[in-house]
Amino acid sequence: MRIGVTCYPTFGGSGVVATELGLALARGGDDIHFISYAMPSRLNALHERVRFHEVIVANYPLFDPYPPYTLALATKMAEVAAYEKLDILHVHYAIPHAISAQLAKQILGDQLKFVTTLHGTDITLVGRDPSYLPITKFGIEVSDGVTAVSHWLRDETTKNFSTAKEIQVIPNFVDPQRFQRHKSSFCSMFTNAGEKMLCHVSNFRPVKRVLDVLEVFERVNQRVPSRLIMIGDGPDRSRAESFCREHNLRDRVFFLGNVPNVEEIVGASDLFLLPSEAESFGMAALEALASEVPVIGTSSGGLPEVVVDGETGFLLPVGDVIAMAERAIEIVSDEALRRKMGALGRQMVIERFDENRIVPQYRAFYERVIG
Ligand code: GMT
Repeated sequence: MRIGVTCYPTFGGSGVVATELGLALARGGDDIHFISYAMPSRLNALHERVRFHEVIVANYPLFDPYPPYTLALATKMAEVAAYEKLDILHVHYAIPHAISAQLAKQILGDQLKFVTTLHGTDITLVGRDPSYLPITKFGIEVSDGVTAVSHWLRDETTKNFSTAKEIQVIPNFVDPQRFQRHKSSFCSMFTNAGEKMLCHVSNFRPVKRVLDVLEVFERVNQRVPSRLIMIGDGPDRSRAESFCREHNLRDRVFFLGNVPNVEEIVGASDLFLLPSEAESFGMAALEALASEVPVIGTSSGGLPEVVVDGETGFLLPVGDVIAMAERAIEIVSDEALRRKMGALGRQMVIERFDENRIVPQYRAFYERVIG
């Protein structure tokens, strides 16, 4: 199959899922054409069946300050679809990608089919904003097929957009060979003997509640000497760093930024913290579970579809940092419990979210859409 893929190329869950899916399909024999304004950050492995097409937004004084990316993307999609004879286009994150795909389809005389995958904030934040709601709903309804990464996100979409559009749930996936327990040197780099290593990975947006991560850690560290590794970057990083300065945690909390070898650090951790307001899925939690690392998260959004409360981690109400810290202490002070939860987490990931189980679901979905 010849498949066009559009996603946001920067660090972020939807771009990661789009890239890993494209690479997995290419390994299976499909031709993949990524179409975006920059090379997806996870596209670090060259493959003979993968091509990248850069969208260049020509500027013109009248366009200032808003060059029309959506239109340039639609033009590039139509061009690639025609000349590479695409069978289907798959766009990740509804806005503006579904709209560009619809325009490309119209440019080509309705011959191109496109699938839209809803990832989270395209529905829960951006899509609900009154300035984007009607166009998001339109993008969903004109798509030839729509998938959502969790049942929760599917239900939120149906409810918030009052749409009867059929939405197939295809969960996110992970490669368990890449994410597994690591006996890495990272532990000894950041912790002293006997200390525990906690970890958080995100884009540091308000929805991630990174200050809750620090408040939980502070309480854990008072009882069990620990260190915290913060991976990623984003708007709330400065606030988080000043919290650490004010609370004398600078030698206990390490902000690493966007590192490429996430799996080595996550896989060497004792506990993963994800106290988000609402995750549609929680890709970072999935990667932790695959690495035999229990997760402390929130009982909101789609996270309960990923973390089994009491078995592979604990899920607490949003903002309840005291309860989160108590559960975290329970895990890091009981190595047998940590190992048991970790092993169960990995087993569950392999049974339900292994790349080899999920990627064929997307392929079958494309075939159904192409009809
Ligand atoms: O909003 C973000 O944090 C980024 C966003 C994205 O689209 O890059 O992440 C969403 O998609 C991920 C991949 O499907 C999910 O694992 C995340 O849970 C989801 N984020 C939220 O719902 C907040």
